[in-house]
Amino acid sequence: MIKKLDHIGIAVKNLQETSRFYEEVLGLKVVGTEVVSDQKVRVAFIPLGDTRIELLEATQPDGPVAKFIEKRGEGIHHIAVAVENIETEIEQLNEKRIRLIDACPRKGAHKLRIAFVHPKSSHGVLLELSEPQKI
Ligand code: CMX
Repeated sequence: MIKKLDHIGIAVKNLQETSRFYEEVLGLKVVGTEVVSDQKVRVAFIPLGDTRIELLEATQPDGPVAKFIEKRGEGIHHIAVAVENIETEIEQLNEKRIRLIDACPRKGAHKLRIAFVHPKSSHGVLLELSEPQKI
């Protein structure tokens, strides 16, 4: 079950410079950054109501965000939806023959377990399923 929009991921060339835009121009607050080595990104979090914006800066030239920027430039990279149970969601999408990038959940930023749906299967949008880690 999809519960809500968890975050919107935006690919940026420079996290510091972009953070200034969100803080100084839009008056939002960047509350923290985190390196997700699995995904080759550095992420900055910007809470916005019940959801948040995540700014994504590549940490390695062969990572997904670096490749995205090289091909398309900066911009919206993915949207993430919070799900109740990520394994169930993956199973159901598999049954519906939806192309998944991740067969099993991986470790994402913000203590999330994540899995991506391929944009070719979701009408051009890279879709992230996310479930908070159970502690
Ligand atoms: N949104 C929409 N479409 C996208 C896309 C994106 N973010 N990234 C790639 N595509 C499109 C490409 O434009 C291409 O379309 P065409 O064939 O029509 O040109 C197609 O998808 C395949 O793209 P590609 O360049 O051949 O493939 P890539 O090697 O760039 O891989 C993808 C694309 C989505 C499979 C890869 O980026 C991936 O595995 N992503 C999941 C992981 C990820 O994005 N991590 C970063 C965020 C991590 C986090 O939030 O913590």
